[in-house]
Amino acid sequence: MVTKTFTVKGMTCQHCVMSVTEEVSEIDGVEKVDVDLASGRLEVTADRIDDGSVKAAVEEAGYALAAPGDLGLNPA
Ligand SMILES: [Cu+2]
Repeated sequence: MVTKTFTVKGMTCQHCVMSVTEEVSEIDGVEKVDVDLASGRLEVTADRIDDGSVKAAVEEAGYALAAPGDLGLNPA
């Protein structure tokens, strides 16, 4: 089992958190999904994690993943 952390951009309320959690939970092999609204942190625990599947699920929910190194904050 591995845990990987992503950053989701665009979430504004608990409903956003629910949507992302639901979509990511539907990915094959995913055991646990933890989303933190304030930081946009998305923690996925699964047998194996395919970044592309997580990205697609987040986009399906209507949000976007921050690029690596991008903390999800608005550009200065
Ligand atoms: Cu919302």
